[in-house]
Amino acid sequence: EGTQAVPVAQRSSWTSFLKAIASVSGDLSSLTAPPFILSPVSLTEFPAYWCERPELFAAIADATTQEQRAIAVLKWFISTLKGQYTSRNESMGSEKKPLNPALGELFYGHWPDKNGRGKTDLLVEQVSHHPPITAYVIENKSKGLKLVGHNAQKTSFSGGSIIVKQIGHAVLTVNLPSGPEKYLLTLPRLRIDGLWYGSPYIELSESSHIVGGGYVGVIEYKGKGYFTGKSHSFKATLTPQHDADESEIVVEGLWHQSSKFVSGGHGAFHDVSAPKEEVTAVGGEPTGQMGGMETRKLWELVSRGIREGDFELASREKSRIENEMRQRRKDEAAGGTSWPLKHFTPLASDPLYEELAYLAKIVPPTEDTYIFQENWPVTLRAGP
Ligand code: CLR
Repeated sequence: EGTQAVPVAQRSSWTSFLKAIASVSGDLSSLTAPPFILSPVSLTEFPAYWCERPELFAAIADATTQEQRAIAVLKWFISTLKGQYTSRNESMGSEKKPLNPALGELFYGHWPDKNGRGKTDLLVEQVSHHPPITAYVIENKSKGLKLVGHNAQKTSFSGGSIIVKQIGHAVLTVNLPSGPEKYLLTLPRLRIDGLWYGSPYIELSESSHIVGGGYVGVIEYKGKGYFTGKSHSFKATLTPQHDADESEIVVEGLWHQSSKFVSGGHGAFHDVSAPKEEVTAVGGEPTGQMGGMETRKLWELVSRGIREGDFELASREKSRIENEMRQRRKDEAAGGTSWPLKHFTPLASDPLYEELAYLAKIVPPTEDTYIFQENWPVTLRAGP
């Protein structure tokens, strides 16, 4: 009769959770959810989705013309969407509620060098707890590629679904012999459906942008029944900014499967049937160990509890961490200090965002940013 995905013993707590979602708007992260919907993974691990196909990221640097580069950036971007938005359904049966990171939580990792693609490093820091904001850097030094971004979410409830507006953006820098080329990436809107049945899943909507390197790119997202009548449809259009001789590039398809060129190219565009590569987590301490604020150390027992169905352990450990953090904030307030971020400095506006957002008429015209402090990976031990 509907809620079959919800364990019988958790049905009333699931309905209370849904009611709470419907009445709390803005930030769902602190709502208590029933055990069956908890994920053992912290949101600080999510930026790794940007690079689960490291060779596609590296390929951006190997492109030889602006047009080829714009296509390589789009191909990499589209290929990340399946992991970003459907992987919890594949690994855990439905979308789940991730662990809400602590202020200053850190996650380090890398994808090893293979077939000449170079090593790619990942660094993530939770730069705000209330509201939750996650900042990250993904860098392939040998290819001269660096992605720096941050993201936050504003949620609302509408027609039985959660609407998630993503706040934040990322800047991809490609170091060319002629100087750095920069691309601004914005993020799609999410709708979380299937809540009533206890099996949430994400559909993307509206649009996101990739602006830079002489192109303005718009990616439009549609669910069932628009361009192709299928879930997870998209249409991307890259419009050349200056050169009237260059043609528009249009791609259409399903972001979780494959897509093809409609114009500006021929045949297949992207295909995510090839296996992805999860990031290898590494310790960020000078000793190579994980420090107490590193995600997999901090949440170790909570994650184990959730994975092994020991929810008593999970909730006891979660409370312990939360109390510790609350105490830390109280001590800071009493001492007139604040938590020092390790890798980022907040800035109320981003001139590059403003310049590129203006080109594509992106709303809002300005956004906060987190400047990455270049003291990394000096503090990291070299991985394999
Ligand atoms: C985080 C940034 C990533 C893409 C991404 C994917 C899934 C999103 C997540 C972001 C933010 C938190 C999120 C999650 C899906 C569900 C979860 C919106 C945008 C919310 C907080 C949990 C809702 C609870 C129901 C699933 C019951 O690049």
